[in-house]
Amino acid sequence: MELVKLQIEEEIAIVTIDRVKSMNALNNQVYEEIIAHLEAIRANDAVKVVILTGAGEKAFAAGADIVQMVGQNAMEGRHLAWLCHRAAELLETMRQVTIAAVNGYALGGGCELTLACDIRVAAENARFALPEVGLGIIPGGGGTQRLSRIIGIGRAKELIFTCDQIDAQEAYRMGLANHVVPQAELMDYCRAMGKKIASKASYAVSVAKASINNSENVDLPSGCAREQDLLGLLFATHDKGEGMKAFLERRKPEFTDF
Ligand code: DAK
Repeated sequence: MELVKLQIEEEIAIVTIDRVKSMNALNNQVYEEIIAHLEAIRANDAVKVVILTGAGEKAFAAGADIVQMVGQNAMEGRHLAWLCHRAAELLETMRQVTIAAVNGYALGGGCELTLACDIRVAAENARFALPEVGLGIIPGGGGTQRLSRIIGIGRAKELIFTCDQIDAQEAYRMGLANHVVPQAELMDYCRAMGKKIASKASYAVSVAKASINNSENVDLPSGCAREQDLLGLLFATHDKGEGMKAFLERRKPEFTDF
């Protein structure tokens, strides 16, 4: 049975974790299907934005599947680690912009998937937590790395050490959620944001994403040097000429993605 659905709506792909009875808990099959869908989307230049969400109204994903993990040995744990990291790496580095539409609990591995997305939009009932140390493990799907980069090291340590759940408003105050919206409006809100992003020069958007990601890994002079090279590259594109000409001619640009 398929546990992750893919729906393509013109330039927006919607990836939905659909395992409602288990609060969309992430077992190997779920991770494998997320990876397969993201790899297909990555190869599809017509798609500009990916929205990742969970089916139902209670959970985005309540973490890795504890029923599966309880009996796993070290090698199986290592395979799970590879799956989580591959899914996160794709969300973070694919040329398309990734938006997490957080429609309820985003716990453990579910929270880690949202951290790998470029943007997080929370429904009013969303709850975020990394409860792993309460289970004798650590947030090993990137949680100890990405959370502190988003909300700062002090707050990340507190959340990880206490396992506290935070609600959507607190996530917004911390900068973890970009926006909080009523649950009934969540997908339309994300679609509208996706359409706005898709209306820009998509190659420039993907280069901006890569340049911002690079800033996390290098010192400021190195990041600025790379940024200059990338900007120079964009001056060779059709869309740079078209975007600027359209502005001067007071018309909408017709981008060709290069
Ligand atoms: N795994 C498996 N089943 C789960 C689940 C989970 N994470 N979360 C919920 N379920 C199941 C429940 O067992 C229940 O199943 P039935 O009893 O109906 O068969 C069903 O979903 C409904 O859940 P509840 O009855 O508990 O519903 P409530 O509304 O009362 O509570 C809840 C919802 C989300 C607050 C609660 O279910 C909950 O606390 N769930 C567990 C949350 C959790 O601790 N998640 C973190 C898991 S640790 C790794 C990388 C990453 C990870 C691990 C390794 N490597 C690199 C190796 C990640 C670890 C985690 O995510």
